[in-house]
Amino acid sequence: MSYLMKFDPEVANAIRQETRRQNETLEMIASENFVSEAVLEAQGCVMTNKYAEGYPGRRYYGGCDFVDVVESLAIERAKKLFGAEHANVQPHAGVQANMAVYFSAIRPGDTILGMNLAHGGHLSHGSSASFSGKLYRVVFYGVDPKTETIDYDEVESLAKVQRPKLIVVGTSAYPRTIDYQRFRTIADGVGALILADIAHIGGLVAAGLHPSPVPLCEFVTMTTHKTLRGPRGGLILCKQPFAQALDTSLFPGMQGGPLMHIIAAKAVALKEALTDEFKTYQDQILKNARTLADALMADGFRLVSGGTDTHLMLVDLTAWDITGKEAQEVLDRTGITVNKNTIPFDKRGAQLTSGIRIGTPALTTRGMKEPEMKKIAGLIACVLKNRHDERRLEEVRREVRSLCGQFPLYAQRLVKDR
Ligand code: DSN
Repeated sequence: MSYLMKFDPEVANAIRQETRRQNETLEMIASENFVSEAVLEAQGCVMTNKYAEGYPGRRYYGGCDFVDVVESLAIERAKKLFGAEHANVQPHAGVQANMAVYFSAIRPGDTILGMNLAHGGHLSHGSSASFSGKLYRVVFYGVDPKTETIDYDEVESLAKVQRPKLIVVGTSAYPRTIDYQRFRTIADGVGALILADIAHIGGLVAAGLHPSPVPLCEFVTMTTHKTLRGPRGGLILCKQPFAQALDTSLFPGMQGGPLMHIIAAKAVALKEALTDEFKTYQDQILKNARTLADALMADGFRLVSGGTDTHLMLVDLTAWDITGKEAQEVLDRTGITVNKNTIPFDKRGAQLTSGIRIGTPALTTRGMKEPEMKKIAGLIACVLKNRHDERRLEEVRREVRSLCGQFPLYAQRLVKDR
């Protein structure tokens, strides 16, 4: 960072401190991860300078030969990785990916059937706080109160009565496997299209460790920075008959110049995701999540739906006399980073919440395995049990630092910037 340090030490120092924070804390936010040095290098490259409205071979600017190379590579790699007919790698984020699908597939006022945000869905699946809830008529499905898993019978009866044009299948806080075949049968029964948003589970699907919606759904969207472990951004896959309308709805419909440096980094991450090492990594994410879930339950925590099939779990804190907000804050003080999260049928609002969401993708990238997960479950329990005991909290803080020290992250950057 020598240029930055010279010109703008305030920004350089904040970046240095953030590098240190990432290195010295346990990152357990289920939607976060650590990209490789190769991805970081591509993101910081000169392709940020290039305007390239349009698509490879069909641009509105000269000088696009080399950005065409990276975008074509990203498209081909995405298609290969997911077995898709068409890929668009330009969405700036997951919400834009979903927006491009809505704008190409349905009209304002049409009915969407999406998963309730309070049961683990996502804002862009029809929440009234999002454009998706303002432009479309939205009906929500949720989880069964007993099993806390998606109530497919409810989805079916809602679909029959409400006749949605589009069924949105996707979650941001749901720990269980999704039955895409059941959704396909329901959609076919009412002539609806399906958008599967696999933002959270993209890496697991790519590795064949979660059933793939790609053969079954017209549209599949994802972010590239969660389990997929790429740069921040979005990605859309679709069936060929929808490809042209989809591309046009993204550009010129709703985005301008694509972020070519990010697309270069997406290409690199997709190449990484095609390797055997990536499959092993995804498998370890799942092993770690199961171990952590079992250890937390052994420590007396209740997990929503009784466990996890994926990279994340939702811890119900109702019996612990602590809100999700308080738990997030006290864990943060000891260097364990999680997020407060509502649980299904939560009596507290989204600001306080009765739960926390915990995920294993980032710690697995650092190389942590089952023994570390067991240890971390114990640390989480210790913090929540002793939240008013500053001495115990300081002990945990020291243990967290020592654990992080055994799994260094971006070590070269820390040495260079010292
Ligand atoms: N913010 C993302 C998450 O944490 O799951 C969803 O967009």
